[in-house]
Amino acid sequence: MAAPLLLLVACGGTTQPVPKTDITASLPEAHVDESTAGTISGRVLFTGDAPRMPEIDMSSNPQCERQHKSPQKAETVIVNSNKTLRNVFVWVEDGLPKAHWTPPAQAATLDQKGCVYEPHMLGIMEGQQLEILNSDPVNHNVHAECKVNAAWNESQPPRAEHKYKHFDESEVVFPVTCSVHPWMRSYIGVSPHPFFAVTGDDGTFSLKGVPPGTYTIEAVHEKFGKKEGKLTLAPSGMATIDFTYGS
Ligand SMILES: [Cu+2]
Repeated sequence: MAAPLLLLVACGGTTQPVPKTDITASLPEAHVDESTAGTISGRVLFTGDAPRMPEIDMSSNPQCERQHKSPQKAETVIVNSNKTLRNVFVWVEDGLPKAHWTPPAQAATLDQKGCVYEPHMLGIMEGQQLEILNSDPVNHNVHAECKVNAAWNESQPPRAEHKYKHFDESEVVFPVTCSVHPWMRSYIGVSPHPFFAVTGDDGTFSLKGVPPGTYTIEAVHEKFGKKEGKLTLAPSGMATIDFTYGS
């Protein structure tokens, strides 16, 4: 499908860069030998005292506020009870052979519920569909503040049809905000391959089906930034790596 486009660019002699989607489409399709694939796992730890998160003032919009029994707190830093950090995007940043990975047919979803984005940190593959819902009785305005991908800012009324978007370039991570409710904020990490995860309430991550190799693993937190480490995954192996953030 991309070949005619590439030909056009070549024949036209233009200096415009070839779109990334065409470059990746020309790469060999990724193939993982399941008999030698392994698992990379670990934890994202947090040392020191967890910073107190401010309560969100939703009084400017009672339809948002009345959906919560108690005031919501900002989700910028969530330290779990086992001293691990939630909402950290972890992925294979480098080391995989150059290949095109087909995104899953199933869409990733981003919901707006109680005037809060859910999830707060979302991992998605290049080209994978992102389904955006508005479960609220109020108008939202979804603003994807990408820098590598094209940014967009679109309103989404209550009970509107779901939005479908996709991102064609790897970008780890960018914020998604709402132009109506300044407290609303989530983050999206776009990966060119399926080896990424987001830490949850136990602070662990697990990347399964990874081909053997030597990799740079990167952790990204919205406030505390990036950390990376190297490891080697033996054939059918299990490799672990922990990351430690602190206040
Ligand atoms: Cu909103």
